Amino acid sequence: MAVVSRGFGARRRESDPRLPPGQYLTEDFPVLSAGPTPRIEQDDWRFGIRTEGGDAVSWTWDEFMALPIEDVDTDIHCVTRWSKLGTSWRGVSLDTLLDTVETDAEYAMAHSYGGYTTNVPMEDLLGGKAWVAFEFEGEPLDPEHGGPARLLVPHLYFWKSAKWVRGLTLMQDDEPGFWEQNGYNMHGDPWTEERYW
Ligand SMILES: Nc1nc2c(c(=O)[nH]1)N[C@H]1C(S)=C(S)[C@@H](COP(=O)(O)O)O[C@H]1N2
Ligand SMILES: [Mo]
Repeated sequence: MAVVSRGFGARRRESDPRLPPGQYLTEDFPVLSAGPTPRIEQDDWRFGIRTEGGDAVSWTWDEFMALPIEDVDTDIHCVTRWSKLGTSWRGVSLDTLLDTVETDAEYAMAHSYGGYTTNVPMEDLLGGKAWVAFEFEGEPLDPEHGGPARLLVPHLYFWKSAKWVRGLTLMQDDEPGFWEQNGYNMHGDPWTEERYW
């Protein structure tokens, strides 16, 4: 019976050690956007970093593509409880990008085309844990999923992975971004269920 096999399936999937507490698996890739999808041409896209001291660096699309590009295979976890295992991305490591500036900042605010913001501690951006990604499953990133490029911080809940990312502002003190002002956690670790305030 359908009800019985769904039950077995759910139990088997929920025991997957890659699944954080309170999450369920999904095969599709839901779109979650707080507003309309901004349409940014690659030629118009820029990615910039501004330090707490006021220094600024930025890349055009072509300059960005000349940086070392990494393949990333990772699981992603949305605070609305879906998780997707074994997704593959290509992007530039935040280690590469942040290496170009001098900073003692402890936090970063990610800014997106369209106005979305989200705050992330620097230690969650460094050490091979975060990328600016522009390909998903071997294809250019769909606009709905943040194309031309989005932040990818897969070890935190997916709202930290700002779509249509345009830059980072580095900060000494933590400040809430869009969802963080609306009740989401300042950090967002899925393994300890840092979902809300
Ligand atoms: N710019 C922007 N980035 C965003 C969002 C958004 O509304 N705007 N939503 C966040 C949330 S809550 C989630 S779960 C993921 C969803 O990404 P997806 O639509 O590619 O699944 O994007 C995050 N990044
Ligand atoms: Mo989300």
